Amino acid sequence: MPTSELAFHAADTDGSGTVDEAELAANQAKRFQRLDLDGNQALSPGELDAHDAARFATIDADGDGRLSYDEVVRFEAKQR
Ligand SMILES: [Ca+2]
Ligand SMILES: [Ca+2]
Repeated sequence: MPTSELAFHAADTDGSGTVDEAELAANQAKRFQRLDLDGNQALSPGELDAHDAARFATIDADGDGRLSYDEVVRFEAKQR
């Protein structure tokens, strides 16, 4: 299943086969809350950095603090 379809299914919370505005809004709110680490309803540069760092760590398979070409390619293959 392509990533876009997976995202659609994740957003289609009532399983109606369509994503209505309420579902989209709920999905966006969830994403925002995940980024908003201190829960103050605002994103600071640090919170965005933490998100980037977590993403970086996900891609950095061997944990050496650098992304090799292989790690990026492997990560992108997993996204599909
Ligand atoms: Ca915050
Ligand atoms: Ca690495």
